[in-house]
Amino acid sequence: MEKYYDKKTECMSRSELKALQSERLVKLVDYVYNNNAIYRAKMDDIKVKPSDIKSIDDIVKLPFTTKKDLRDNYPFGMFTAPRKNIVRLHASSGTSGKLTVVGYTKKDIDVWAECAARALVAAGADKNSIVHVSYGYGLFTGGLGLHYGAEKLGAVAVPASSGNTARQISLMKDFQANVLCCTPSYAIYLGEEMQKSGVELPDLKIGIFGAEPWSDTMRKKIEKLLGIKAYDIYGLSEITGPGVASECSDQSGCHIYEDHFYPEILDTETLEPLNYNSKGELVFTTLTKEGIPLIRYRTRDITMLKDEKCPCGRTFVKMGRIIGRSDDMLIIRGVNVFPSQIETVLLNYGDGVLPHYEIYVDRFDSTDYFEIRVEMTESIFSDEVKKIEMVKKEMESKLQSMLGISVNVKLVAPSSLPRYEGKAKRIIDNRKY
Ligand code: DLL
Repeated sequence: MEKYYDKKTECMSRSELKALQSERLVKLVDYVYNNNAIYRAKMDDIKVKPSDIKSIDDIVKLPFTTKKDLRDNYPFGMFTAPRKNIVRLHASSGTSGKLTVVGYTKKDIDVWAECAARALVAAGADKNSIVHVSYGYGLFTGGLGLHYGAEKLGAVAVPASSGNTARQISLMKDFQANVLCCTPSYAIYLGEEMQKSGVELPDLKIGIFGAEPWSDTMRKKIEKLLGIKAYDIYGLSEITGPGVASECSDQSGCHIYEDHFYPEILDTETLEPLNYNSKGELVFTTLTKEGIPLIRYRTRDITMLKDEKCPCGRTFVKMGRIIGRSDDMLIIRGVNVFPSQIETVLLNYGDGVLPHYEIYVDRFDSTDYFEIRVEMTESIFSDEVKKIEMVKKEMESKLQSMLGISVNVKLVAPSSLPRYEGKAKRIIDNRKY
């Protein structure tokens, strides 16, 4: 039987949800217009007044916000609640180095904890669960987000944070952890170390993995390696942290907690809203946030909203996997390449491939050089040269037909690529632009 953290909310009818979203949007726009000079100026610029916003359908009249708005107004310019009401700060660093800072009121923390608790329950956890949190604790939202969610649920939160893999494994064993929360790449690393040391974790049943793109093939590898069910969880610090959306027992995409976070998908070129089942940029409006509410925030994440009823009974829309970020999409010899496409080809190759790879791009004599380094199992790697050459050729041709450009595949020895305790860094782009 499917369990819910808050059945009434998670299974409300779409018309009830729309009424709630409309009521919340009207309130939000009034709140930001009257309490934040930047939003007021943005709305005045395009001559939109709070009274023009009467329902959620009017959201398209509102201006977008971007990471640049947060950076330009570093650190607190986009905050709407007064300083005295802010109880927590988090921050994330982007490629340009300047931090984006977010502030939470007590109520924001409660909403976030509730959404993280919904995520835990949707994945099968309950108040008897021991939840081992290996996401980093700190300015990154992963650790504290799941921690507060577990406590809100009444489960036991184990704040292991990241690092010291051998200790993580013995803690999970000694405390009989049932739920593991970490990045999917770290889950693989943990699993490999467990195998090496011969440790088994019979109590571990559920993994809640996110913070970086991963595929269904990666899910299967993790499930087999750790003997668990692996669920996706999505979030970003600007919107709240982990728990903006998460998967249920159907494992077919993350339900977006739409009573708090209103999603839109935009055409990346025209910025026009797209219908369900079309891929574009995911945009969120935080309907209930007080500290730093964001209106039509452009996440840069590329995905789609799925038009389907979920057998779990939740009525919240599901999003597809994040196929990449529009700002980490690689353009190689004029062709758009998303790392997730590469992962799909590599991990579907078969048993000889390990889920560790690196994408290397450089430029020589004005031509892009594109190489993928992937770890092979010991048995393939120590095979005769002819066999290795055949695997390499086969992989290159599969990648070429998926991506539309040629690529050099370099098969490397097991354990030769770096491992990560947090988000994996898979792209090395040495081109000078
Ligand atoms: O990564 C929050 C988080 C922590 C989510 C733990 C899930 C679990 P940021 O550091 O601000 O926040 O990074 C947000 O990470 O815009 C996506 O590009 C990516 N991302 C997060 N979750 C997923 C996911 C946290 N499940 C950025 N699949 C987002 C793919 C994800 N990408």
